[in-house]
Amino acid sequence: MRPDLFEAPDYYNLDELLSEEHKLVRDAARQWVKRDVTPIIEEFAQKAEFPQQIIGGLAEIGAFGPYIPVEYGGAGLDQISYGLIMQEIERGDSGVRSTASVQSSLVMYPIFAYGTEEQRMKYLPKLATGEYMGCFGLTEPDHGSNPSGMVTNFKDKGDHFLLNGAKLWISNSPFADIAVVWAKDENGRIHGLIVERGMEGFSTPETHNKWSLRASATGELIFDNVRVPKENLLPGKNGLGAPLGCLDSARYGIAWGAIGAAMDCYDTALRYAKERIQFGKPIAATQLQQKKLAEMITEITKAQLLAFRLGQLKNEGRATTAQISMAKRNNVEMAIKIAREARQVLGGMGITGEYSIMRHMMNLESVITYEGTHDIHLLITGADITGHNAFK
Ligand code: TGC
Ligand code: FAD
Repeated sequence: MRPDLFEAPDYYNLDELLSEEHKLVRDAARQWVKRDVTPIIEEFAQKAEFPQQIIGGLAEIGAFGPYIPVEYGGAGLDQISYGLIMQEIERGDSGVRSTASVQSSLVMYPIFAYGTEEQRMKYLPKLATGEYMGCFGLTEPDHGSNPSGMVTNFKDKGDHFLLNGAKLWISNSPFADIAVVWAKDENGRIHGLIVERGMEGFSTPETHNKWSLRASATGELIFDNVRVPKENLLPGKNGLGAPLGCLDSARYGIAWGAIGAAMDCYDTALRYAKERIQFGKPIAATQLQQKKLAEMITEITKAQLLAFRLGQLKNEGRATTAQISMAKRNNVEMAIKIAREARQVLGGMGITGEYSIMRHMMNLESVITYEGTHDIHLLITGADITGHNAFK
């Protein structure tokens, strides 16, 4: 892969809206990605492996629990800082951002929000440093968009719970030390349980042959009569709203993250278009390539404004699920369209691993599917504005 010459676009001077802390956090993440992620990520994507050596760096830039209070090992930052960190990481690779999203919003957040004080103290500091890595098990082979139909279940056996079932498409599962697993009790009510690697009957086979998110490890969670101690139940919230509450936080991070992937594609395409000479002039001097590039920067700017305003609402505790859905849906679609256009600007070179664009484009196929598909987010907006639920 070529040297990382990335320069972040800021067409509407959005930096002026950021605090000094936002800029410090963002710049630290940006420098770390340039130093430790982009030089190695293409190789890891090609060999379909998560680069374990970056876990310490992710922890250092505050990517594990950015908004979790410092007394639990988190960075104690606001939601805009959290978003900016996700943006910078996904500028490097969506799979790396996935690992950070899962650890922060899908593992640390439910333990922080729904766990006991003992659970918080036991797990959060180790998750914040990366000593423990976590995963989140909601999706099942037959229940993806409709998790309420899940069949994974646990029975009360007096001094422990007995857990049975299977989860599919679980980011980080092959190497996770713990899993936050969503399962039904004997009354069909959904609860969160912390399952630890090493518990008998618990296995995490890896899913191979992905053409997308190749630098992220994805796998299954299989529970075959797993004895889970009762103190591993998250008592603070139950019902489908408990896992969906975690998704709000992760989807918010993705709305920012997708901007990073789009910025990288735009920046690469702009530089290439200025340098590539065809018919005696830079292709950047042609109207067709200018149309592509002008539309890219317009869409990136709109997405940045959407994410920033959502961050303000989130800081005030006012961001609704439907507002988050709109931003996740819009920004990921924006990024995938930019990746496709940017790839064309590079002609044949666009399909090689010399440049990041094709990797971003393929990664974004997962991003547009997980955390609620593009269709599901449209239906969430539709239900919100019409009052009619069109899911069922
Ligand atoms: P519905 O009837 O709408 O709601 C059931 C209950 O949940 C409450 N609720 C929420 N609570 C908190 N936060 C939210 N965002 C909530 N949304 C709904 C709701 O009020 C209700 O509560 P109650 O007390 O009345 O029971 O549920 P539904 O079955 O109709 O489903 C709605 C739907 C389709 C929107 C939902 O199931 C959905 O979002 N489906 C998409 C599934 C999904 O996003 N899966 C993601 C899996 S995790 C993942 O992909 C990680 S990728 C990791 C990475 O980044 O690498
Ligand atoms: P389905 O739900 O079967 O959907 C198939 C198609 O039908 C989609 O186009 C969908 O939009 C459409 N559809 C579904 N319902 C409706 C409807 N009512 N109306 C109209 N169209 C509809 N899950 C986790 O729990 N934890 C993870 O860490 C995790 N990581 C993931 C990592 C990767 C790389 C991927 C690809 C997925 C991951 N997922 C994870 C799972 C992800 O959340 C699901 O793939 C997603 O929610 C969609 O579920 P599904 O794949 O079963 O598709």
